[in-house]
Amino acid sequence: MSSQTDYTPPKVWQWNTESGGTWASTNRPIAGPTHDKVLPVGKHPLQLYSLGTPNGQKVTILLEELLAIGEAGAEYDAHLIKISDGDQFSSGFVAVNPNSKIPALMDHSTPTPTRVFESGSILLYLAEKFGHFIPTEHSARTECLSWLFWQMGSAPYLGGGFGHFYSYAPIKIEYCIDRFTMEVKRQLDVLNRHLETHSFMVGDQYTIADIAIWPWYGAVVQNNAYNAAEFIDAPAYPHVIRWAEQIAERPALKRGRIVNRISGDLADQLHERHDADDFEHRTQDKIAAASD
Ligand SMILES: N[C@@H](CCC(=O)N[C@@H](CS)C(=O)NCC(=O)O)C(=O)O
Repeated sequence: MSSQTDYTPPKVWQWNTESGGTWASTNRPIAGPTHDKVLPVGKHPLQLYSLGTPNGQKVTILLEELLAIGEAGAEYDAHLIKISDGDQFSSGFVAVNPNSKIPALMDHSTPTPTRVFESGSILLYLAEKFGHFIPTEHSARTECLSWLFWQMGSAPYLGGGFGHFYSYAPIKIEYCIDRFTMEVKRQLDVLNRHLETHSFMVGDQYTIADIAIWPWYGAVVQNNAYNAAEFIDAPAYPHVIRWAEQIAERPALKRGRIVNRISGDLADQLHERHDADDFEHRTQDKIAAASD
C-alpha cells in the first residue's frame, strides 16, 4: 500500500477551512442558514428546489413519469439551487430543508403547504399522493420500500465515500479508495444478483425503487459518474447494465434527468423547469447562448 501522511488526531477537532477538495468551500461542521433569502415560488402547486445531481434527478424523473401518465397535478417548477455557491444555506432553503441539502419540495396544494425533504421521502410522498410507481399489495410495497431504504443507506458509500476519495479529494489515499471501492463493488453485486432474476427492482414493475437506484448505480455502470466504469470493472455487472440501459430509454426519464442540471453536454442541461415545453426550447437556447 502507498505511504500515508502522518496524522495524530488532536484532543479536540478544529475546523480547518483550508482542507482542500472539490467541496471544501461549502462544507461546514454547523447547520442553519448563513444568509437571508426568500425562495422563489412559481405558478404550479409543486415547487422543487434542486440541482441535477443523482439525488435531484430522482425527483424530477418521478415528476416527469407522473406527468407522462397524465397526472396533471404533478406539474412543477424546478428552481436551481447552486450548492457550490452555498444556495442551500439561505434562510428560505433551510426553512424547507433544515438539513441544507437538495432536493427539497414544497407542496402548495395541501391546506397548509407541506415541506418534504430527503429524496427518498419525496419519492414516497409523490408516489403515495398520486398513487403510482409504488405497489399497493402489501408484500410488493414492502419490497419496494426495502429497496428504497437500501438505496438511501447505500448511496452515501458510493457518493460520499467512493466518489469523494476517487474523484474529489485533493490527494489519492489508497486506504480510503480501497475501502469504498470494496463496498461499492459489493453493492453492485447485490444489485446484479437481484436483477439476474428480476426485470426491475420489484419484479416486473417499474417503481420508485428503480427511480431511486438508477441515478446512482446506473450512472456508475454506464460511466456517467466519476469516470469510474473501468476502475470498478462495470462489465462484471451485466444485469445491472441491462437494467440501466432499459430504464435509460424511458422518455420521461430522459426529460427528468436533465432538469436543474448545470454540467455535462449543453443538450443535457435544463437549468430551470417551469413548463413542459421548456424541454423543447433548451437546446436552441443553450447552443445560442454558448456561441454568444
Ligand atoms: N440523503 C439526502 C442527500 C442529499 C444530498 O447529499 N444532496 C447534496 C447534493 S447531491 C447536497 O445538497 N449537498 C450540499 C451540501 O452538502 O452542502 C437525500 O437523498 O436527499
